[in-house]
Amino acid sequence: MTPVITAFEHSPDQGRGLARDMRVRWAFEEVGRPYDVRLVSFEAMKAPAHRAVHPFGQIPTYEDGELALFESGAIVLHIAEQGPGLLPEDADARARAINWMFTALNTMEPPIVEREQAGYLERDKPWHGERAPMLEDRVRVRLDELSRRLGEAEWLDGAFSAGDLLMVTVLRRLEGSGMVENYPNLAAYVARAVARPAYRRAFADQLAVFEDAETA
Ligand code: GTB
Repeated sequence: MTPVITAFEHSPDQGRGLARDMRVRWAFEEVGRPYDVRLVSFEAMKAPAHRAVHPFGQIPTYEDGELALFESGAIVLHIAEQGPGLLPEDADARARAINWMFTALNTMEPPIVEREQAGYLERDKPWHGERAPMLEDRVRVRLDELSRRLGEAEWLDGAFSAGDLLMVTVLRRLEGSGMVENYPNLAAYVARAVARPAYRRAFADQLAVFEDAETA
């Protein structure tokens, strides 16, 4: 059976691959597993049929037979467990790769998303001018720490893993801010990851959704 994921029918990122279906598409491509995509409108996302799978009315979801998942990190982990390429065989190395998956989602992503959301949800608030630099500093602290840890290594812990995949999708949310570019090793790390054929295929597929919607 081919698993089915959901993605935005009209992604607000305009095909830049910043929505969280991108990490799931990329994981499928890395392990060489086919998948189908069901596109959902904002309205459909909040309807009971979608909420039966995703209690929070969001994308992405994953359905494969009886199994339904609705959290991108859990979906990537599930895909990674099903084929070679995203999790090492060695038990300790595997645990460390999963550790990096949580780091991407629990340590790096929250301050990055908080800064981004403040930029479009709070810009008109009288306190935005004071809060924005504080949010930016929180991201910078995390980038400093990550940059120091990565050093000149190619990937976070040995071979490319699901930890790198999630970390790169999280760092990409800073695109356009210039913040990652302040760290040449992090910028090179992201560039290495997005040059991977699996990433290119996933990116092209989500871009095609945007382009098709534009020409429809
Ligand atoms: N914790 C969940 C997960 O990791 O799967 C969070 C899922 C989530 O935030 N989904 C977003 C969503 O469905 C899409 S990815 N939002 C609609 C809603 O909540 O009503 C977040 C996202 C959206 C848009 C951009 N963008 O335009 O750049 C980037 C990221």
